[in-house]
Amino acid sequence: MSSYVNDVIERTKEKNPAQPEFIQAVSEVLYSIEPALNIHPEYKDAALLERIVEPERVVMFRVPWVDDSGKVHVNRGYRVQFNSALGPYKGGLRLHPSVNLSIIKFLGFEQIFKNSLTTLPMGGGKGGCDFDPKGKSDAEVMRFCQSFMSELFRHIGADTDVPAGDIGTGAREIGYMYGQYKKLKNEFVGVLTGKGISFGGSLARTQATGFGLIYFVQEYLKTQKDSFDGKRVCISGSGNVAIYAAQKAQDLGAKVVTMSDSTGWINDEDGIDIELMKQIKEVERGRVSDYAKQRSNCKYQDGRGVWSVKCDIALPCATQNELLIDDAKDLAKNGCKVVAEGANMPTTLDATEFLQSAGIIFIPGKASNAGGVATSGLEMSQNSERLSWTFEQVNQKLQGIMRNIFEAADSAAMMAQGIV
Ligand code: NDP
Ligand code: 2IT
Repeated sequence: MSSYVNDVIERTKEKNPAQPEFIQAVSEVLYSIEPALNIHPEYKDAALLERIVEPERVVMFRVPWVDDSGKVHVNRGYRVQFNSALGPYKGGLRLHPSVNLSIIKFLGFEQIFKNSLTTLPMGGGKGGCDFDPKGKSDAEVMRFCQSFMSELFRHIGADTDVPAGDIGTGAREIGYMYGQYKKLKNEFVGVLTGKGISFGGSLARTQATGFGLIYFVQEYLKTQKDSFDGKRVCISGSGNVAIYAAQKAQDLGAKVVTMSDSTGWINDEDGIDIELMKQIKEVERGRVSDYAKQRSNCKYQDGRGVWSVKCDIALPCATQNELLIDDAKDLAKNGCKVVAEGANMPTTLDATEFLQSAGIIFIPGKASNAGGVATSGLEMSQNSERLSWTFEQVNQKLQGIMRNIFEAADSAAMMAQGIV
């Protein structure tokens, strides 16, 4: 390891002592770009790494809201405006009780590189709140979102910072937030993406991250003269990314045999019934255990266990650090050939190293899940020109972007291994 990379990582640890996820994300990136640093000594002279690990701006704020019984709650909101070198800050808003500064900074840091891979003019940012939308009424979620935006609105803008969805933030939350932004600013502009189709949203944004993940893996399989047809696929999570990855994989002939949520996981040997899963997760806001009850050949278990099921392709699509070293060993033992990240940093560093040393193709989320933010970039373009493109137009552009990212990643990986 070069002393420059080592020094920057050590100083980042000293300055951010209680931020393990952020340190993990920084370490992963800095170790992997060493070959480029070795041939560009001028990067060190310009203190490029020191600059890139320090966010341009961090905003932390109080979010008070009133529940249906009249009780007042106070949550903590965040927006990390990490890097605007390429365009307005761009990245999602996570609503989950685990949210803290370390998690938002790791996500914002990764977003810089992911957004640059799309080649669209977007900087990197991320935000969120330790609010848990699960189990809340629509009215409670609305009051929370309005309070959250009552502070966030002064920090964002269509040419400044454009938030979107992430864990816990879907079309409902974006709708409440956009309504509040519009009321406060009196401007109908593309300041959030993932909006409803009737007020400026883009067709195919809902599907984009999951579809994009499958398009990326499909490009890899093509280089092996292979396809999804007949493959067994294990997916974790059952949210936006997981559902549309499962749908596209099965459309291409694969069988998706697992999904999960934070309570438990299912093994459906008949392949996931996508329409039933959508009904339970998107409409009823239910659990994967509810799905299992309605399927004759489906087993449900509490806890985690998706990676113990035999598969050709594994797609972690839930959250960070959900694929651990023992899971990587199980996947290798069961003959898995490809692990592609739908979530952000779902694979721990030691599990990643194990997969790579076992000859399993490992595709990092910064490349493979970039379809979501890429389509957000396409939503921004449509908002700016005040036009809406068809589903097929957006989907084709998404496919083209994922193909280009695959080619860029493939040639960089070959170069790093000295193959070309
Ligand atoms: P959703 O909120 O729609 O779904 C999240 C899924 O992951 C749910 O099944 C949830 O289960 C599960 N999950 C969340 N947190 C945990 C946890 N701590 N432990 C176990 N399971 C958990 O989110 P998305 O599908 O949008 O996001 C999934 C991942 O993909 C995240 O890492 C996100 O950052 C990333 N991503 C999302 C993009 C997007 O466009 N939405 C784009 C690129 C990446 P439960 O319902 O029980 O909480
Ligand atoms: O992690 C991500 O790339 C997202 N949550 C999507 C961000 C976006 O701006 O669409």
